[in-house]
Amino acid sequence: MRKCALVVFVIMLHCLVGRAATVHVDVFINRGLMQTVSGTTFPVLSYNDSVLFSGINATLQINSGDSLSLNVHNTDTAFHDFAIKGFPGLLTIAPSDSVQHTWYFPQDGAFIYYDPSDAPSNRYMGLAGQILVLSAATSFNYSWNLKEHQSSYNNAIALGNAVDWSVYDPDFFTVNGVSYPDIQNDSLATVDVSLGQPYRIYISNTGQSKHSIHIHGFHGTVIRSSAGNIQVNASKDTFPIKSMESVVIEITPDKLGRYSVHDHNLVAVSGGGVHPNGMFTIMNIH
Ligand SMILES: [Cu+2]
Repeated sequence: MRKCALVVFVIMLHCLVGRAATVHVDVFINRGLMQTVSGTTFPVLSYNDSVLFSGINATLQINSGDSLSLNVHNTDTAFHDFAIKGFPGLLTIAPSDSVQHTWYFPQDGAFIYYDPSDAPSNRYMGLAGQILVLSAATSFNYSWNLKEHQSSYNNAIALGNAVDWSVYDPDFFTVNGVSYPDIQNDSLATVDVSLGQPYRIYISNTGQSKHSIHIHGFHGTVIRSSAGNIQVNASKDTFPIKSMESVVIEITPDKLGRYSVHDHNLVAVSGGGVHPNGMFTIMNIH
C-alpha cells in the first residue's frame, strides 16, 4: 500500500516536473531614434528581439512554473547591466558581448526587466521591458508598458550630460513604445474580446512619473500588485502606478461597446502638445 502511494507520488512529481519548461529568449540592447507625432526624433535605448532597432521593448511571455533563459546581447558601445526587479541575479554585459542567465518564475504576474546601471538614466532612456508570467486562469492577456519622455533630457543624456530630475516635465507618453492612435495597431495592447470573456491586463510603469490609468465602463479585480497603494482583490477603475511598479488586473466585460482607457493626468493624453495622443486607447467588447 505504502509502495503504491510512493509510485503515485513519483508519477505526480514527474508530471509536474515534465510540465515545467525552460523558455530560451534572445534580447538585444539597441540604440536608435524614437519618432514623435510632431515629426521630431530623440535618442532612446531599447530591448529588441534582433539587432534591428525598434523603440518598442520586447514583451516576454512565459507560463507560471516555467524558467526563462535569457541571452542578453549588447550592441551598444557602453557597458550595460541587466536585472529583473524582485529577483536575484545581476548581469554586466560589455559592448559587443552577450551574457546568459536563467530565472525561475513560480508565480504568475507582471515583472520588469531593466538596466539598473547609471540609475535612472539607462532605464529612463528606454531599457525596461515587461515579462508576462501567465496564469492558466485566462487565455486573453494584454500588456501595457508605460513610459514618458522629455525629449530634451534624452538628447542631454545621450551626449553624456547631467539632467535635473527635480524639474522633469515630460512631453511624450507611450504604451508599449507607441502613442495614440498607433497603440490601436498593437494587438498586445488593444483589448478586443467577446462579451463575458475574462481577460487580464499586465501593466508596468517603467517611466519616471506616476501614471494613473483610468478604465471607462468597467472595474478590474486586482490579481497581482507590487504597488503599495493597490491591494490584491480590490475592485477598481483607476490604478495609480508609481515608477517601477506593476499590477495585473482581470476584467469580465458585462456589456458591449467601445470604452476609452487613459492616464487620468491629462497631460499624458497629449504628445508634443498634440491632443488626443499619448496614453490613450480603446477597449472593444463585441
Ligand atoms: Cu477617464
